[in-house]
Amino acid sequence: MTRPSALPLALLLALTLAGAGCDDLEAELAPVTAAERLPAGAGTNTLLLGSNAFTPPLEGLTAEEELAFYSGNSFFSQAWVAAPASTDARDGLGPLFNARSCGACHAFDGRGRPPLEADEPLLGLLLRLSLPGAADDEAPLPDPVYGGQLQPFALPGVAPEATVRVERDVVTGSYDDGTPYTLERPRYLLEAPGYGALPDDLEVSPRVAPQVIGMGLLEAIPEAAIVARADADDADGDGISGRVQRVRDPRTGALALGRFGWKGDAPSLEAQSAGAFHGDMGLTTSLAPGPECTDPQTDCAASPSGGDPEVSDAILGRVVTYLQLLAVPVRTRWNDVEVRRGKRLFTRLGCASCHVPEARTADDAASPALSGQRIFPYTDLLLHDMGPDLADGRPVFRASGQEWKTPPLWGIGRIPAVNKHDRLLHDGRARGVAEAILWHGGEAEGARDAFKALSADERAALIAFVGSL
Ligand code: HEC
Ligand code: HEC
Ligand SMILES: [Ca+2]
Ligand SMILES: [Ca+2]
Repeated sequence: MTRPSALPLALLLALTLAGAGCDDLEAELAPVTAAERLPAGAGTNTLLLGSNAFTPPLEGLTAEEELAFYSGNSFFSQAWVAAPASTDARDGLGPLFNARSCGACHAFDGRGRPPLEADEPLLGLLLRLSLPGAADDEAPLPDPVYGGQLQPFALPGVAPEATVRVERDVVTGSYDDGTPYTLERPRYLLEAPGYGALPDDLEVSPRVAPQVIGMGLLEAIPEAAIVARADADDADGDGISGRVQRVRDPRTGALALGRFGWKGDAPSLEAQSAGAFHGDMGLTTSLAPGPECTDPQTDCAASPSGGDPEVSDAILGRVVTYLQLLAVPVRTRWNDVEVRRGKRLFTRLGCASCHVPEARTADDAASPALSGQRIFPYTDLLLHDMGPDLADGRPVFRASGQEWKTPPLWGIGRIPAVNKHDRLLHDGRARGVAEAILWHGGEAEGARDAFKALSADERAALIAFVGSL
């Protein structure tokens, strides 16, 4: 809690600097409640910050839950190896893969980034692939040769699918006050294809690995609360429509609300994890039992298997529990004057229409630490048209080639400390919060233009607020 004298002192200082009257200043500040300090509710991580801010479990777990968390942690972090191996519980990697462990992309449970040097291996970024022509509301059509994802690595004896080079075009612009800025628009060159030429109409969707904090809390937001926010035809006329994603759940075969992934591609942590084991690491599970090879990839199909499935339901379950119980770090600057100014602008500019600050989790979630919590994820978990500049042109179920799911903003300010970079957005093109906002278009065009019209001080306050989340 803030010491009683801290806020008045800070206010006094700000008053002196700004030369504003007391009423003017108060009017510029958003109201705050102490609850905002704890984005994950009672389980918020208040103990471990800095480079490990994303790694601890929710606070207040039972001893049994903690044990399951740390067991899941080991399967998330450990490197899987080629089959056959003496370590039977962790063989079966590949033969095609993007990485050897979950933690290789989600380093410190944090955010990946695109390669920045020409010779850097592709790790925290992956390319999803498909061909045009999927039926509306259905899964993307995989390429018959390269499948649904590009794997740039393979075990010895099997050809990797391609190498990827990222080139960047500079885009220039300026704020309304004349301050210039430059953005970088990435292009992806797929070179040395291992299985013949890539089709001209291949759809390529670049995605960086998001931080995996607070996943269980997002899973515990009742579906009805998310659906209630959807406004598909913009009935209230604010230019923001918000649509529900529905994707096929591999567990039930039915359509279910898509919550995870940049387009809400996965309905549950179980589906997301099974998909990652399969697509990212070449490991089969009961949900994705066949090898991650297409028919023409014969060397791949002939490679030794690490078991049937390679990842047991018990291990998959442990990884899911691990994700469910990962905490979200405490907000240390929630009550600063500048942050409160920024919070007010965040609402005024319309950011909060999509990055909805608050939610409440269901009362019957998997753990008491997940149940009935007042949380501050800053997302509506809905799809929004973000305009042509951010478009990947690759529809996924209900999401068009221009739509993305609002990403949660909690913890975003700690990515630089955890992952030593400040890259944001689905493909990591933005260098920091200001660039992320400047790329907003489509339904968020109004919010972006309002941001560009702010004074330098106001922009700094808004960025300080986002950085304080
Ligand atoms: C090659 C890098 C890579 C590896 C390895 C990887 N991931 Fe991911 N992860 C990603 C990317 C990229 C996304 C975003 C996917 C999308 O948009 O569809 C993601 C998304 C997720 C999400 C959803 C996050 C959110 O906010 O919606 C979870 C949970 C997750 N991964 C867990 C795992 C687990 C568990 C493993 C290991 C079994 C794993 N990941 C392995 C790159 C990776
Ligand atoms: C119409 C809905 C909408 C509005 C309004 C909106 N955003 Fe976003 N925001 C999104 C979506 C969707 C993305 C993901 C886009 C992508 O990755 O290509 C995003 C991404 C971001 C990111 C990067 C997040 C990450 O994890 O990489 C930040 C930061 C952000 N928004 C801040 C803001 C701020 C500040 C405002 C107000 C000026 C704002 N947004 C207004 C929908 C919105
Ligand atoms: Ca395998
Ligand atoms: Ca592939």
